[in-house]
Amino acid sequence: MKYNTLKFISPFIIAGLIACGGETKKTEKAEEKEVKTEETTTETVTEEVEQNIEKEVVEINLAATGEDMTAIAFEPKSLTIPAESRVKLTFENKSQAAGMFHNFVLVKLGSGQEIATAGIKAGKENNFVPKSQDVFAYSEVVDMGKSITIEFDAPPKGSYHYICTYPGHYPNMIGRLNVE
Ligand SMILES: [Cu+2]
Repeated sequence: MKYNTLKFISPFIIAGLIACGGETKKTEKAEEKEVKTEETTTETVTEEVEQNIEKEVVEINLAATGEDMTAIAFEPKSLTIPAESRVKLTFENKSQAAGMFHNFVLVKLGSGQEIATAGIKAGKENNFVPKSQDVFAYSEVVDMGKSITIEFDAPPKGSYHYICTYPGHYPNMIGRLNVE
């Protein structure tokens, strides 16, 4: 009965229970059977917690810099985020030159050229982002001096490229995102 009600308790209390698991086990060591039941229940609860509680939110800042087509770049050129996290990315276009628009497109490693080319066909109305399984997240095109915040779930563990698909900005504008 006590254990059946666990799943209805707030995730914070469950997290606390799990954190204190070691101690709880010690106090109930005398009753072997009881401890076994508890371990099984704890595992079940842990699974439920992973599915139900909100993901860890990771805030990242990324900028686009440069005033001409040879100087444009992402800053930083690589980012690392934890697996299973929710990413809150603030992307700032620090370029000032007229017409120096940028976007952020997270793509499968090595697919930058293909996506950038398809992005030009997708056009301005689609923020130069093509519909593709190789696109994991993207921002709209950001004006000079402006910033935008987007949220997305971290893709599975591995390495990805982020690129700007504004016409002509690839391959100068490329960076690498690692999910660990
Ligand atoms: Cu750009």
